[in-house]
Amino acid sequence: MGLPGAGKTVVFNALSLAKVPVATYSAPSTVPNQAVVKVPDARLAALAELFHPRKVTPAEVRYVDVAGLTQGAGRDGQAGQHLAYLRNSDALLIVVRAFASDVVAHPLGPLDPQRDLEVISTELLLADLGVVEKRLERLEKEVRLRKGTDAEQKVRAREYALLQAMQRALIDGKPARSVALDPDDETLLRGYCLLTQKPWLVLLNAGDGGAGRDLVERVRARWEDERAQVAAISGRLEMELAELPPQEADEFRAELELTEPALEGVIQASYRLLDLISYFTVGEDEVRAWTLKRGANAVEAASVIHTSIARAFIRAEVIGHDELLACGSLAEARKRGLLRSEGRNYVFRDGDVAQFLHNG
Ligand SMILES: Nc1nc2c(ncn2[C@@H]2O[C@H](COP(=O)(O)OP(=O)(O)O)[C@@H](O)[C@H]2O)c(=O)[nH]1
Ligand SMILES: [Mg+2]
Repeated sequence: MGLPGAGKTVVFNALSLAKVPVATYSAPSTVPNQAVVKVPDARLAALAELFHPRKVTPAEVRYVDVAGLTQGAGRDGQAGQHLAYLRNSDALLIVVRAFASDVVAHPLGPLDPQRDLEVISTELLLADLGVVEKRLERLEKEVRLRKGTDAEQKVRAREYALLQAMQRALIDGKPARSVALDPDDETLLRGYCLLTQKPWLVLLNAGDGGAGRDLVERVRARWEDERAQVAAISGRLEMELAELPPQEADEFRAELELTEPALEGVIQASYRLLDLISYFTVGEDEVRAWTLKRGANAVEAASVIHTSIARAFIRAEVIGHDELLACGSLAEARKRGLLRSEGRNYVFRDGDVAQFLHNG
């Protein structure tokens, strides 16, 4: 997401190699472009080296290229559909224009990434405030009428207090995610899909020369928190490189002295922001990364593969990917006693390699 002309579609193309025509897509009613992108993972590549499987399957992130946000969208509800696309996402990737151009007009005048972010943030805060206040009004009525059982009234009182805390934060210009929540609270508020409760990846879309370090530092100082990150990318250049055959792209990169594979960094950062972890299954057929919510247990990990495995779960054999790589094979790991037998309640760690035993 981002303001019109920030380079959202360019960045989307670079990320997805989807080659969607640039600058043809602006009407808020248009269905957004979507692309599923494979997450580059050095651990997966190393495991594949070990097993030489027929198939290597990385984790995936889906990107949605939503039409440009206009100033006032958070207030007037005009962009309801537009915001709905954002509400249904797990995180926001906010593209901010940091390239100068005489050709491409900026909707707010001169180039100023910090101002753009203030505008975007304000719209999102206002949109959330609208949702929170509407819900508070209804809750107030229900509290007054003492609707429901004691237990229901208790939950309602809790929700009311939480939403008031959210309201105070939003009025203060702070994102909803600044209000600390325990897991029960999170469940209670999940349905509202607040935009400022989602993690943000702010992506400065710089010209071919890159964003200056100064700019990146200033934007970081203002916008980074535990669940908001700032990165910079030369969107158009990356898109053009992404369109080349890999080897040619590498040669260009070397020539331009682009040391960082910026796109990979952005994909990895977006995956990390979702608070997901990867675990791996290995074998001659397939080496594969599976995506789990951090904190998931062994049964939940099994159900990502298939619910029938979760239902018939007996135990999981688990080893850290680094331990397995050091051993060189599962047989050697077993011999050294490094293959652990874990029960239902084992909490999976990022980078675990697992095999499930089940009676199904
Ligand atoms: N000069 C320059 N133009 C760019 C750069 N990135 C994007 N553009 C141009 O900005 C215009 C808008 O880009 P687009 O991705 O369609 O923006 P969107 O409205 O945010 O989706 C297009 O004409 C792009 O070619 C850049 O790094 N440098
Ligand atoms: Mg676009």
